[in-house]
Amino acid sequence: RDREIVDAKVIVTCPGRNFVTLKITTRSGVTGLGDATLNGRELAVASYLQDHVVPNLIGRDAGRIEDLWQFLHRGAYWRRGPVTMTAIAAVDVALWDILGKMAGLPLYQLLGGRSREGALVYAHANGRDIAEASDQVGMYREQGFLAIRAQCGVPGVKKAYGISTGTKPYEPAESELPAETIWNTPRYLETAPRLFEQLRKDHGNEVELLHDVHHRLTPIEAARLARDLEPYRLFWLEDATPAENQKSFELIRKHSVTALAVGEVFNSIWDCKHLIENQLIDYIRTTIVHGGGITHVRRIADFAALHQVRTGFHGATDLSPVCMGAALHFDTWVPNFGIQEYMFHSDQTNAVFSHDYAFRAGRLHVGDTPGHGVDIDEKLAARYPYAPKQLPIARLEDGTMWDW
Ligand code: GCO
Ligand code: MG
Repeated sequence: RDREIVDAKVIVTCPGRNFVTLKITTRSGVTGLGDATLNGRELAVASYLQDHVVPNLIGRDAGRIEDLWQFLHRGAYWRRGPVTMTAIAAVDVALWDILGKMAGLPLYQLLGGRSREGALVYAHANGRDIAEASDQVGMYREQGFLAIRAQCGVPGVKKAYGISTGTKPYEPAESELPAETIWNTPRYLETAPRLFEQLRKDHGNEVELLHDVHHRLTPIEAARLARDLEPYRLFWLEDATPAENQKSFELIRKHSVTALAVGEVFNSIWDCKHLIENQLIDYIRTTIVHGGGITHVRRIADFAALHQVRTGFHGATDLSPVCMGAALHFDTWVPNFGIQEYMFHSDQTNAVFSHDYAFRAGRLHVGDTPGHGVDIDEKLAARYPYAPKQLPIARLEDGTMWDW
């Protein structure tokens, strides 16, 4: 009876950017937090939770994590999809957080304990041109990063993905209605290999380098890029082509041994099943918040382990510190860990979401606070009302709608 859920509250706040958080409270007063942020579609998840999930939670046993997951997934009849799975993830993570607090144990301990001292993370370097991107790689190396993602501007491309404007960190969701960007595949295919050629010249072979194509190439173009990048030994090439047609990855594999990562927009094990069991990828990016929580992502990770695919969780700033905290506990435990993406949250965000994870020497380390170790200052959160913002769109020069 102590574990009975007596309250579940959806908190929408915008400390620099929008976040949706679910806070569950038990009869004995233990609270748990789950991230429910879906960038550019935040209120859809808030409503799914508020209008359809919360009424089902009240009165239930917070300790029945698996059963509640099945209830919300199978029981809803309508399965999968980013909105549904993000909402379920929020409930799931909040319940794991509660379990940890009740047991007095950090989350990684509940999962099976530590498999490593810290989680290798990668930072985001970018620049308007190759030289600027290389300078940023140097800057992150000085900060201790062992792995760095690099993106640079492409001649003729307006507002290239991943490139910050001015001195601000990169933030794609910048306007109430989507910004229009222009994409040019030939220019990009020329530029990307030159970027990594320069980075290896400037920084040597020791640093791990990563790159995100962000779904913009056709399968045969992706195969060409993966082949052209081979000499620079990337840690991974991400989202080389849209992954709905999973067979297209066979084409990339046929032409190259560049390691491939996919899955930040996936939300279910069914989205990655073919890619994993056919060993068409090396890293799976689906993380806790968009993949139905710890309960479901654990299933994906175990399945991936059978096929020597490792985790490489999405960790952009649009995933809140609550997701990052939960993901880091998972990273600390999961046997087939690869890497964790890490863009810093702003001071404003960190003031609302205090947390006990910390960066040291290229890795993020979780603390030993019971649960996932991330909290919310609700009073402060209330000072930042929701500010509608959407992700950009991309078109080709002739106006054709493309993948952003
Ligand atoms: C990444 C991602 C992000 C996404 C963003 C969308 O690899 O970090 O591609 O930059 O674009 O999370 O909301
Ligand atoms: Mg990405």
